[in-house]
Amino acid sequence: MAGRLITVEGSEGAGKTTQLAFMRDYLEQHGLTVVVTREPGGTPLSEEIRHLLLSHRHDGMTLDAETLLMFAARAEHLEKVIRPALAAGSWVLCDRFTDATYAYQGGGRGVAQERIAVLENWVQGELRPDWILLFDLPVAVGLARAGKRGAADRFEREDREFFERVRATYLERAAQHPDRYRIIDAQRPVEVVRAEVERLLTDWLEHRE
Ligand code: T5A
Repeated sequence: MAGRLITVEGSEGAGKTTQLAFMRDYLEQHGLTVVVTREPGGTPLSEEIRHLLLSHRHDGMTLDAETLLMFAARAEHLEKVIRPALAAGSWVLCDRFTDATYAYQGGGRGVAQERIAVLENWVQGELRPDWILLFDLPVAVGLARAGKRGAADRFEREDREFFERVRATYLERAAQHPDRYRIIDAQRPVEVVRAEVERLLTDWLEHRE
């Protein structure tokens, strides 16, 4: 049986990566083979592209270059990691995917959604995530959490209005795709968020056929 693609999304500091470790353990305990990966990244080439995208060496990168690099990394990642894992029956947990391009390059930077959709169809064909977990929280809370780590990358340096547009775009997409999206209030303590994630995973496991 083909596997499932679950992506986790949210603006900075939402707690996606923290919850992904729990998600992997929970699904493995239920007998599934799980592949945890991330975007941009997930293959040697895609990780190099990630480095280009996040580094301040390329401040001022054009919007088209940024968007195309995201999809170049994604094309490689899909071909080398995600599609083979799904074909082998694994559940793939991906830290960000194309909804991040809609939110960051589309909502944040102003690239037209229609242009992103062209690239989405080109690179992914019919493939879309089975489920998208959106960890939603006020921008200020997320930025405060993210700010406790090291130096800010090229995206983390953006201003508050940028991240408000990112958040709004995620919420719009969730409203447009209620079948795939689940919104989690990520402001709450880690254990409370984890309990909600567990409820969703349990439900998906019960209805996976
Ligand atoms: N990007 C990506 C695009 O622009 N377009 C695209 O198409 C794609 C795919 C890298 C950047 O690339 C951009 C978006 C990003 O800016 P990334 O590697 O996912 O993407 O980096 P970030 O989103 O910046 O990852 P963060 O680490 O900021 O967010 P997470 O993973 O959501 O947060 P996490 O789990 O690391 O937690 C952050 C801190 O908060 C604490 C944690 O311990 C940690 O210290 N925390 C909590 N504290 C209190 N309560 C909770 N519930 C907490 N949960 C976690």
